[in-house]
Amino acid sequence: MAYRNIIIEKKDGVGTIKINRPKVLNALNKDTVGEFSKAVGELEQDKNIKVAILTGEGKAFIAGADIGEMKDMSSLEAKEFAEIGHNLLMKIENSRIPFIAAVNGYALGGGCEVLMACDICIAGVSAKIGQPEINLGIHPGFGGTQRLPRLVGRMKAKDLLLTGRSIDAKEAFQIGLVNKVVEDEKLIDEARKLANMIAEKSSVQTGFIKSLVNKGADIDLHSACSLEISYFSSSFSTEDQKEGMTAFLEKRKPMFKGK
Ligand code: DAK
Repeated sequence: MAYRNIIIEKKDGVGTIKINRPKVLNALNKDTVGEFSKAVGELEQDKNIKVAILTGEGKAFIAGADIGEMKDMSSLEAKEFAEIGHNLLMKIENSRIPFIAAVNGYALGGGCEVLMACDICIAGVSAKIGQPEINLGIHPGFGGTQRLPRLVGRMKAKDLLLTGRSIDAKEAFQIGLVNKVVEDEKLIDEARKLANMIAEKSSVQTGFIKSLVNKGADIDLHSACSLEISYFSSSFSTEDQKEGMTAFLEKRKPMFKGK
């Protein structure tokens, strides 16, 4: 399908979604959230796609939800907007595809919330990350009050949520909000290198691992370990398990088919 506010590319098993509203620093209005969600669905349906990169056009990743559009929302409209945002982020989290956030510049408010729904995050050194909603007289509406404490701990999350201050990429790395900080001009290459590395793995297993880590984080350890046992046993009915172990014994590189 054609997109107005999104650019989607597919190459060598890697899908890239780029938010493309640079004049407003890629702020997410309703239309863009809708297109973003369709783009995630398009990659999910394409069996050639093994991994995805999310990034933004210009000097921002996403500078938040579109304040101009939100300003006059009624409570009902705000509820609908929050729901489409939450659905989008759940779709990313529940996708079989690992998502890599390549954070170029501002990832504020809804942008930080998108980052946190991804599986791995690489940031350019000049990235600025935060949840400044408190300065607008609101609080995060796309899961920020929930995902941030789960990722960095409650005290650090409350510092960011209550002050609205933005942190730089290095501090984000120190608190565990990003995996790696790279020179700005190397960001996309680094994200692509990582994506290519993951694209070579068994896509059955990348989906299983993502699902186990995400589901396991929300349930008790005993139930989570039972879930791992169940996925582990299923793995032994896949061609990829046979291929991986045979290739090891034959001292060659495995060729996984995602089956
Ligand atoms: N929304 C709309 N326009 C934005 C924007 C945003 N979030 N961020 C930037 N822009 C626009 C600016 O208005 C400006 O437009 P023009 O004046 O050129 O027309 C253009 O982008 C360039 O921005 P600046 O001129 O401000 O650029 P600077 O480099 O000077 O500053 C900045 C960059 C990122 C520091 C600054 O633009 C800024 O502070 N932006 C706002 C950041 C922010 O507060 N983000 C959080 C947004 S609130 C909910 C659902 C969702 C949410 C909450 C509740 N429910 C439904 C309950 C989520 C909320 C948010 O994300």
